[in-house]
Amino acid sequence: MTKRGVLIGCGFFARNHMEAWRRQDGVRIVGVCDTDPAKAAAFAAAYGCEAGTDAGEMLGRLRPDFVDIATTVGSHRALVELAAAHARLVICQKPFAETLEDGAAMVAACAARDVTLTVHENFRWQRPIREMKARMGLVGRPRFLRLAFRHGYDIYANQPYLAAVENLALTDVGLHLFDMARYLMGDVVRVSCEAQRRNPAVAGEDAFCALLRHASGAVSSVECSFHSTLAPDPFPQTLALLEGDAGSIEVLEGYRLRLHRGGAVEEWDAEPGCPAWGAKPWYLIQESVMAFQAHVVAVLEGRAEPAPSGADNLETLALMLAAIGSARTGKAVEL
Ligand code: NAD
Ligand code: 89Y
Repeated sequence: MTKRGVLIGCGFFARNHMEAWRRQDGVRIVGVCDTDPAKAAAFAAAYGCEAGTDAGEMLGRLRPDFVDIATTVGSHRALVELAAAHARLVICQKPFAETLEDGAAMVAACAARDVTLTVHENFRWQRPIREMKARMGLVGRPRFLRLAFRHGYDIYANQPYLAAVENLALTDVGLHLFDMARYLMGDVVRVSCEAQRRNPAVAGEDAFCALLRHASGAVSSVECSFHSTLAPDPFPQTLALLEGDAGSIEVLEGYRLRLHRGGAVEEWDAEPGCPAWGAKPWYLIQESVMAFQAHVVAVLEGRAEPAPSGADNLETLALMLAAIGSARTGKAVEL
């Protein structure tokens, strides 16, 4: 049976949600909502569905199977709590919440109604990361991970609000990187972090370097900069090195993966296909939206558990807030 969805928030990134939803089998977005009527109308005309400006009214009337929230973080708690009353699955874009209190309330609101909550953490669904995860069994016990997301791409052209965000790199992409670190290496027990404001034209700290100790004893080094000078610019690739007791896996620029073990190295191409609506340099992210949504369909059909769930992403939020605390105080934070 067709799963009916409502999208809330018709801004820059939501176009990727809509283009990807229209390519998922067995899914139909029946309504789009934005407080800006012109944006809702433009999406409704482009994608052939109803337009609305009042999420409560639209959800009450359309009674969708799922709600996809693609607004910025300030509206997430109210919208997740609203959606929990009207659908059986809710997707919330990252950053999930601004505070642990908000995040916990969102998880509780969904749990109280037996509603599945997932967070649109698409970076773990990028093809190079999927392929690295799939081969982790070949390198033995994971001991060390390095993730590096460094670029000088003008992210402010599409997302001008980012220029005003205080803890910019940690809240915008740090969350993605911490989600990947937890996904690959498990829970984190201690974090220390140094943050920097590199670009004088933005208000917040647009670079950081964090050191994580995992419950397993493994260590991760996670770095991010939005003001690096690199040619060609690698945006939006995350480069990685994962070392296990019996081998290593590298994610290199240009979507190359390398597996080292037993004195030999194997290298292959993990470049994602560019979706029909996609374009450089975004196609890595756009293909991951397709992969994440295919996973959501599997969750709706009872074939998979949400990855990540709201409850899991609350732990990532706690890690990110602890990293902000560490950067402020200069001290490591236990979780
Ligand atoms: P945007 O400002 O372009 O769009 C947000 C839209 O939400 C706006 O049109 C706004 O009017 C609407 N809105 C706000 N509150 C609303 C409400 N209560 N009801 C209905 N509509 C409401 O923002 P964006 O750049 O599209 O980013 C949206 C989210 O996506 C952000 O949280 C951002 O961090 C995230 N994002 C994720 C990725 C990724 O790869 N996962 C990439 C870019 C952006
Ligand atoms: O908002 C960010 C994200 O989630 O991925 C890249 C981005 O669009 C800009 O840093």
